[in-house]
Amino acid sequence: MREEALAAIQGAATLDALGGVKTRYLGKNGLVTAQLKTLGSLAPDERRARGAEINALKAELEGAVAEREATLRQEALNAKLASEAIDVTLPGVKLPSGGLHVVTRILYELSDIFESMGYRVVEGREVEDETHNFDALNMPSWHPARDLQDTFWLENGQLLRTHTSNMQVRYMETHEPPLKIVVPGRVYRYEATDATHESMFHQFEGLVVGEGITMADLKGAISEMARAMFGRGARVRFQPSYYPFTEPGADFAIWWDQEQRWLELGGSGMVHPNVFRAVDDLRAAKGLPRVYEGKTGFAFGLGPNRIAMLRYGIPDIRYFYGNDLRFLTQFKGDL
Ligand code: FA5
Repeated sequence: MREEALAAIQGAATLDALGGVKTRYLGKNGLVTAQLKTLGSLAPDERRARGAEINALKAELEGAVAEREATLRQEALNAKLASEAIDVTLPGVKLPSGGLHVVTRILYELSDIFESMGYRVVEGREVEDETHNFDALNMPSWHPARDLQDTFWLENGQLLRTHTSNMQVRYMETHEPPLKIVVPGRVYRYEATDATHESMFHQFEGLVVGEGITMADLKGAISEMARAMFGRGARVRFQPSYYPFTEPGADFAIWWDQEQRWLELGGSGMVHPNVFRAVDDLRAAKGLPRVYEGKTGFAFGLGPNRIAMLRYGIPDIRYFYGNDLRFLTQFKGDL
């Protein structure tokens, strides 16, 4: 039995198998234990000799099992270490990462340009009331110009702002001149979409108010922006236009050298005196002093989506918010 048991212990290939062998020989009903149970029927002398013999066998087998168990545990550990070893020479796995949206990049770029000219960047609400989006901008409800910007109305009588010009009113209502601000933000219009029109798009507004501000300051600011954005050779063109909140008003375009054509970018003009008056009224209602009457200023609003479309040759404005990764990842760049 001894040889057979030792061979079984050595031959156990796993800890499970070894456990089985151990039970078979040394367990409560095992073969060695059964031998011990036979001792009672022997004469005392014989019993002592036989008992010592069986106990020695038991101890030997227990030792062999413990040794085999240690070996098997070591082997299992070695296998585990080998399988978990890290090969630092393998090529890494590239993790997908996000990036800034192409329109966000343009807004950052524009903001940087104007900040370097001393402008403050402010953002404002997209849910607005009629007073700030229209009335105070010289667009009373009967004014036909209100139809120029079709509006998304909310159930509570408020609206989604149709332009960032609402922030002209909001900022002046709580700040005194002189001031220089730009406002990047989203605007909404209830209109059919096509390749150049979206119902949600971005605008970048500018407002400068002080003493003796003129149209020349407006042209200077837009020209500086154009040069910073499109290179030293960029040229700007102004054409008379109508906005209820400016007098005079002008649309401006930038010469797109690469494409050899003018790019209509946005509207601008000198702030209409009625706007200053309306702002002073709003201030007075808040108990604030009337400080805008007699001041001068200019404002502009341009479309960053158009800058991106022309700069990158994007043929359709609806790509911006189509959430197609094939489009978006082209402009990922570094964060
Ligand atoms: C305005 O919204 C005026 N608030 C701009 C302004 C500000 C004028 C301050 C004077 C003083 P307009 O509706 O033209 O103006 O829009 C300005 C620019 O927004 C356009 O030149 C165009 O680039 C962009 N834009 C207008 N409608 C859409 C549209 N549906 N989709 C994408 N871009 C648009």
